[in-house]
Amino acid sequence: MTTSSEILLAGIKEHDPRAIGRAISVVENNGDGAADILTFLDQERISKVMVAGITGPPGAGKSTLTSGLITILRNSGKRVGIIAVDPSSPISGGAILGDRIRMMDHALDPDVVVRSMATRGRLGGLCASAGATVRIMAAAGCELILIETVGVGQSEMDIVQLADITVMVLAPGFGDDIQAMKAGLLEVADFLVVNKSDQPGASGLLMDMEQIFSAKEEESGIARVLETIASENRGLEELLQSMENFSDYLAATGQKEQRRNRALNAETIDWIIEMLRPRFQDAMNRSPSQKDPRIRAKELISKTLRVN
Ligand SMILES: Nc1nc2c(ncn2[C@@H]2O[C@H](COP(=O)(O)OP(=O)(O)O)[C@@H](O)[C@H]2O)c(=O)[nH]1
Ligand SMILES: [Mg+2]
Repeated sequence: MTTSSEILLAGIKEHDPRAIGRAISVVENNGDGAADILTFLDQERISKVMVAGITGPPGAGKSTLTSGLITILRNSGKRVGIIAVDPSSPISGGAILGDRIRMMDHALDPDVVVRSMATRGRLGGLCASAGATVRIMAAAGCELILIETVGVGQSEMDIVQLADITVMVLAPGFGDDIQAMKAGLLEVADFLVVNKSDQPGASGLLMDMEQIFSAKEEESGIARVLETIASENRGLEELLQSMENFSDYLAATGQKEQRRNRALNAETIDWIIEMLRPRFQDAMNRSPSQKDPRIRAKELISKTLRVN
């Protein structure tokens, strides 16, 4: 192992913010020592961490809620990691500025590690790079890692796969967004948070969500539909407590391990594709073809990898 990787690994272990930031960058850029860092991270800390994805439509209050959760966690002396997934779309670019300003509350706190990443153009896809970032933060002693995403796209599903638990933040007045998400909601979310409970329409939304989620609540005995007013820090303690209870429940029933294994498999597949890409790109460049891509892919695989 190189001396610089050793220094970074030691820094991670001691929760040195500069070492953490540097290590994440080295891994993201696939720089010298990336493999050493990834190989020798503290696996015990990684297995204990709780990774929560915070999703939902833009404007529902995810950043406000995330910031409020950080405050509670810091007051109880816990270290926190935050990954903000930047939207690639310029349309929602404004949301990011607001997020940055909100996160400034915690900018000077060395026990809050903040990292933002773009959804496009990542080595190995979003899931892969975010996965490594999560593990470095965990190895650095972050006990809870929150991943905030924007919108409901493919990156959102990637994050859902990566996280141990998923919190969907909704708010009254997002009728169309919520209607569009309903089908997918049950599949992906562990918690539905009706934020902006101070606004008209909140109680109706809460009733709808409770109806959708009634079966899930019975399964674990933990309330999974919660009301919050993130801007007033109301309901956040209860949400965090429920998340912790649910995480314990997942661990006790073996589901946390199952979810982790599934996530690691998905990430591995991303990397397999990423690592094979140049070979296939070469093969395609060498023999241009108008063939149907599905047929061509099968032929290229059998020729390049010698399998059927
Ligand atoms: N009335 C009300 N406004 C809120 C609440 N939570 C957040 N907001 C406001 O809603 C807007 C969007 O919040 P933000 O956290 O940026 O949403 P995000 O796009 O989901 O991250 C901001 O102006 C917040 O101050 C709430 O509980 N009640
Ligand atoms: Mg936000």
